[in-house]
Amino acid sequence: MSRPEILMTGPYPDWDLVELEGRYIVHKLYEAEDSDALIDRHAESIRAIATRGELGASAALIERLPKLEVISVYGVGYDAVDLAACRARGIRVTNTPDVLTNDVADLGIAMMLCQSRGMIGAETWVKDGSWEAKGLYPLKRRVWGRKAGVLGLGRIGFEVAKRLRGFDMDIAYSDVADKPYGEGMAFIADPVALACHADFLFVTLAASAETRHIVSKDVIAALGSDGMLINISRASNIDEEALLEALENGTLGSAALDVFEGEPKLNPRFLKLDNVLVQPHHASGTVETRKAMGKLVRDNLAAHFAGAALLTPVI
Ligand code: 8YV
Repeated sequence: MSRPEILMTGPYPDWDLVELEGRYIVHKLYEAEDSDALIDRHAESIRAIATRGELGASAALIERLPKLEVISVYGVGYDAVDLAACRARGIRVTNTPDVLTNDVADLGIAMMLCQSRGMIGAETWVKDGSWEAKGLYPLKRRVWGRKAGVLGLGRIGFEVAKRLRGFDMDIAYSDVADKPYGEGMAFIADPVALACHADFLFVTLAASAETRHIVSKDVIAALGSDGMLINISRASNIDEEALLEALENGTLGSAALDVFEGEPKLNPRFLKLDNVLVQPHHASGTVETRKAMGKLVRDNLAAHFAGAALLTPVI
């Protein structure tokens, strides 16, 4: 039997590519000089898309693939996949939840510590000779014992909160409803009130049209000149223009961000700021987790083509 044909929207590590190419005829959109021509050439035979969280699959792409049956997302977030277009055609969608939760939470905590203790500047202080020439590094702010807010107590938010407990922090969270597993944390429904409570506000909710700019100008103002915003979710959850303004004029203390509008080409205003820690969307970027994510993508595709139940279906 001929191998099913799949379209890859972005690169995966070699260890995944080798496996995928062993099972499928793989068309690499990201390598095509003329992506439209590639799609036109194979539109009638592509049955699956293997995509990445930030790339997803647009309604326009889905429409051009009449034989498309399944979209497998390498990532937990499927906000960039047009689910309405998939539902209308009965196209299945899978993602990679759970396997990345702990690594994403770890990076969120690392970003808080790194930024609050000024570790990037401290390294420069040593390497550029400032320590020897100027003396002691300026004092930074403590993390332990302070107040944290977790916006979105899903799998990742829960793991962030679990880690924050180790720092004896006073933790509150916000979500659509009070969570039974939110024990020991205050439930504060309103994001502005949550930001008022918090010194460190973690954004850990799944992005959707409803959560767009949930971290609004008012939330940022409530976090205040001593507060830190940490985003390990999606850029769309934050009003980025309001964030930049607040960072520039100091009405927000600082930010630690793994995600950006238009990434990887971020707004150059971020690059001029001293009070922001920028990371290249790599919260799930460990060898162990990326191997597990790749396997889950492949297992979902294999299940689909074997007519078996999908392991981690979105729809
Ligand atoms: C990945 C992600 O970096 O899980 C997600 O939704 O955005 C990240 O884990 C990304 O999907 C890999 O391309």
